[in-house]
Amino acid sequence: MTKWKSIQSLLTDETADMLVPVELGPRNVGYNIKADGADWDGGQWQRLETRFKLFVALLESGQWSGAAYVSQLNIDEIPPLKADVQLPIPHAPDLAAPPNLWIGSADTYTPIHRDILGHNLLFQVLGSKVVRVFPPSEKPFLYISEEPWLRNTSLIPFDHGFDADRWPRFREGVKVWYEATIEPGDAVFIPKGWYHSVRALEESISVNSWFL
Ligand SMILES: O=C(O)CCC(=O)C(=O)O
Repeated sequence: MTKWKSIQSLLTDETADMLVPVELGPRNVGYNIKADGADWDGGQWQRLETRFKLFVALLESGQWSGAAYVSQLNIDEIPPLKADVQLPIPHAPDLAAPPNLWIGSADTYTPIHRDILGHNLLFQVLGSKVVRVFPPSEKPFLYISEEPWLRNTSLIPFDHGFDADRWPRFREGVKVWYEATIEPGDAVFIPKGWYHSVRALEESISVNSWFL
């Protein structure tokens, strides 16, 4: 992974024409934007499949004013990059699933949610991200959705919910959370069942892996 000095550096003859799912949406707003029922003129998230080289070209062109994200892409779907990812790490327990790639512009925001697959290690390869982690005890204050399409995910679509009047239980109720800015070479451990949100401060590459 130390070879990955930029998003451009992932582009090779082998990866250029691979189809990848790309999410396009407003900056610093989660894919759960519609769920809060508010009128929002910043656009909504859309998902399309495109060649990896076109995704890289879009980021480089600066033509897209929103955020763009290849998120949670199973590394098995992009075999040329798999050899660069040295997992499992020595002495770690078994992986619950193959590692995932997260490749995005600045200002992607993954809203508060919890994973179901196990403990999580999120490795930062390029750029920096702000990760907030909340223990399961804080669930009553996180506005977790009951809707099947948003299961395990908060209805709060922004990172600054602490200030927002519309989420009083969040602002007043949450007592325990941890926050870190992760940079290349850092990893954050997210215990199974703990809620977390992730905001990219810059163009970013991360790899995550769930452990049993
Ligand atoms: O990096 C991100 O945007 C989200 C990562 C995440 O939610 C995870 O690893 O479970």
